[in-house]
Amino acid sequence: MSRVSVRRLTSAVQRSSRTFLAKPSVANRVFLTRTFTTHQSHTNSHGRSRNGKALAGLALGSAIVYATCLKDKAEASNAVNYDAVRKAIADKLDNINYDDGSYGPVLVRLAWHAAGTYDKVSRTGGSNGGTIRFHPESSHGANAGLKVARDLLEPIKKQFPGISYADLYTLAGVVAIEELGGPKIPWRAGRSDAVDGKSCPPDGRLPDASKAQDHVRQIFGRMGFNDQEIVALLGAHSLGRCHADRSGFEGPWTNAPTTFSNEYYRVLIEEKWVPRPPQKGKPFQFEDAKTKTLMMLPADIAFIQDPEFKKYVEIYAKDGERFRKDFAAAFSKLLELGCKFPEKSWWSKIFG
Ligand code: HIF
Repeated sequence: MSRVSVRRLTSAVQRSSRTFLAKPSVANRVFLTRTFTTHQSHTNSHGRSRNGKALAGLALGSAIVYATCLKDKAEASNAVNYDAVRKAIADKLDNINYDDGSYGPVLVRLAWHAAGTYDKVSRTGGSNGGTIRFHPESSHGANAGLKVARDLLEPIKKQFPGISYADLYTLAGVVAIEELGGPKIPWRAGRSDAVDGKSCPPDGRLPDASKAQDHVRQIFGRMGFNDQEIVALLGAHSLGRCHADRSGFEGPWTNAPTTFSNEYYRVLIEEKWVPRPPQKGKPFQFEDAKTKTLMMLPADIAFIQDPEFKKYVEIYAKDGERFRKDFAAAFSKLLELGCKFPEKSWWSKIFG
């Protein structure tokens, strides 16, 4: 290449570098300073030609890297403001006229029911797709009452149309847990929405509350959870209550159903649980012998009948911090079952 054409190419690259590098990152600034310094220190004709090519290549490479970072950043800034979505969800939670004063528990149930249909063998179900909003999944018996939660979130979907329903439903559960005093749950965006109910999972993937440990193990095993994780998840029943017009069961598990804590394990172990006297048309459940104001599902009682499960119930009843940590990991895993998240490009990881 002639000296003239090298000079032309070099100045073209410098021009293009100026365009891309209007705000060079620290890494790029160091890189470019070094490149230009090296170039200026060699003045003989052969060296100039070699250095000109090197300069051209390096500057062009730098410009490409920087342009890609800018593109990533532009995409990120066009995307949804998830902090604002979190705030919008948090603002919706309190309502003294609803249940125990918070929509938080029903949002947690929505998030878990959206995700808990996952089957690790067929890799179907799970929160991706947001299919819980479509018939037939929305009408599955286990999902009775969740319209309340979906309707509550609809104005937020309108306010932030860029968020998928699948992300919104799972994020709502996370925000509810955090707002009700629970741990920070690792959560990331990236779920996409199905356009209709064709990919709804079949009915029967969520647990049947009238059944015992074998059933619970089989249901959560199908999702990929071990005993410890299943028991860690179970602490979410410190929140909320059962409704006669939804599941048929009635009452809260704890005396503080809007506070996330390890109280569920404590009462499960410390209280005496007796069968509630049969009531016409109502499913069998347990009540606490002392006050008869708290309830346990047959599936909850299975956790103190099974020695392996009980071992972890005792650990979490004593160690609230361990419960918070293990719960956060297990709930995050639940919400990500079957989801694929876009990887950040390697240059964005390096150059930010
Ligand atoms: Fe629940 N769960 N859940 N659950 N659940 C109910 C309510 C909530 C089971 C059954 C029921 C989990 C596991 C299981 C919440 C969160 C989680 C109800 C009452 C039933 C019947 C619904 C109603 O009538 O309104 C069974 C059998 C489970 C396996 C053992 C998870 C671990 C605990 C995965 C979980 O996170 C929450 C929160 C509620 C309260 C909803 C409300 O509206 O207050």
